[in-house]
Amino acid sequence: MRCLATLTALLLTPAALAQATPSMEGQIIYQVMPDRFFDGDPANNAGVDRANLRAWHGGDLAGLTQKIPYIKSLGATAIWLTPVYQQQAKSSFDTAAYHGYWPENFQNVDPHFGSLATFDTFVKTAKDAGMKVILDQVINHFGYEASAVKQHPAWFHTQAQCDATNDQDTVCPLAGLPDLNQQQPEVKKMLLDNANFWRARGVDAFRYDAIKHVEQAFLQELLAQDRAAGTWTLGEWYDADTGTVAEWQNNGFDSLFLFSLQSALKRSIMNGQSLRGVREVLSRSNELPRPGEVTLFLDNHDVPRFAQATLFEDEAPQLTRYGLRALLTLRGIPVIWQGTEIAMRGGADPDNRRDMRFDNQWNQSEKMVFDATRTAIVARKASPALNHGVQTLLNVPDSYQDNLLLFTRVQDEQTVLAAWHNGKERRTYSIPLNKLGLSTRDQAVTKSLFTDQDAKVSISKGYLHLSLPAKDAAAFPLGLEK
Ligand SMILES: [Ca+2]
Ligand SMILES: [Ca+2]
Repeated sequence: MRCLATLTALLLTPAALAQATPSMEGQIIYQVMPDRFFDGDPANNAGVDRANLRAWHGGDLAGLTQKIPYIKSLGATAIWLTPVYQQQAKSSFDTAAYHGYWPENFQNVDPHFGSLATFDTFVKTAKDAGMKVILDQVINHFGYEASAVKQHPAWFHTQAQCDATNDQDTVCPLAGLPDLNQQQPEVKKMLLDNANFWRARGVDAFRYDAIKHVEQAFLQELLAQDRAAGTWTLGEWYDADTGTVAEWQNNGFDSLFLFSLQSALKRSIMNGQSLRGVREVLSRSNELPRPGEVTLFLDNHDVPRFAQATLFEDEAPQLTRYGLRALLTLRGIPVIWQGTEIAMRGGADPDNRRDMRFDNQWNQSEKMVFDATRTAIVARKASPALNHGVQTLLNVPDSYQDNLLLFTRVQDEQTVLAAWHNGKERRTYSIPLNKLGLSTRDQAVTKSLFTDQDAKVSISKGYLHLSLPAKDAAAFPLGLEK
């Protein structure tokens, strides 16, 4: 009885409840692919060929550790690194396992990246710098050439099972990769143990790869274990829309990547289409059980670079700056993929994984995008409304909706108005407050919280007046005057 009473007390204390629902709201995540980030140790560069995008490039955990001050200078508060497990030694399809998604051993570090000791040093250095660490976990497959495929054939789904199933997404191989059968007791135990192994090394959160292809019953068990340990979980369901994210937040993930918003942002901001596509995605936010935990991004290592589609070299920096400022006005957790903060170019995989360039290599445009991103992050962190506030779309008149998106972020007594302007020219808008569904007191001309842009708002006689630069997103404090 006493044990039961103690257990009940533990479960119900506020601390235990907080532990039960880990949160990353308010964080800014920086995504790193270690092989393509920074080479801190040339001694581990076996097989490195930087001229070949399908080969190892020499980046490692020592290099990532050295560059933590750079990531911190951008304003990011958490680092997600793509897998650093020991990889299959051979290449497949003329591609080396530099990306980390072809594991050989889930409980060791690939020698190209360093060792378990270098991993521990990285985690400790990140934590000492006040940053959280998000580790990429592969739970669906081994590498094509992993020794487990021959040593433990019973661990994997067979072609006959794939042929017979109604559930091809989870039972059949993803891109031909040896597909783990998570109902096999040894496999299940190994994967649950892996989470505990890396958790014990101090990581704060897991990004789970390819969850669309993993059996639901196993996922539930894995998530229950993470939840009990207070580990935040982020699922990668490629192409997830709001409905899928909502479903999986209800099923136990803290977060998923909102791919539908990423593609809308790319179409509207980078490709110059209407902002209605973004509005459509944001209008579904009320379906999400935990809208503040959803992970938002402009690009990542699996999609072409955000700046890929620009026809002219000079458009990429400006439109990427617009995209990053827009991202930093939204409710959710922004992720910045290495290089996006300097408008790095690149098409589909592997061209989207070019080597990171650092400040001593930047041209003026790259420095401009970095500075604007840093300034916007400073503003977001300083504003509880931008960081945590409830997000409400405003009813912009239909004739403006291609080029103007307005929403508020409200936290306690603070309101911030986000204004995205998609037009090619600077423009002034005057819109009746009652049409927008906004009620706020008069306000003298007020500048954007993003201090390095020329964007202004004022409110008088029932009208909202906006002065907005071409192709840009701004954030204004509202209700400032008594
Ligand atoms: Ca190296
Ligand atoms: Ca599978």
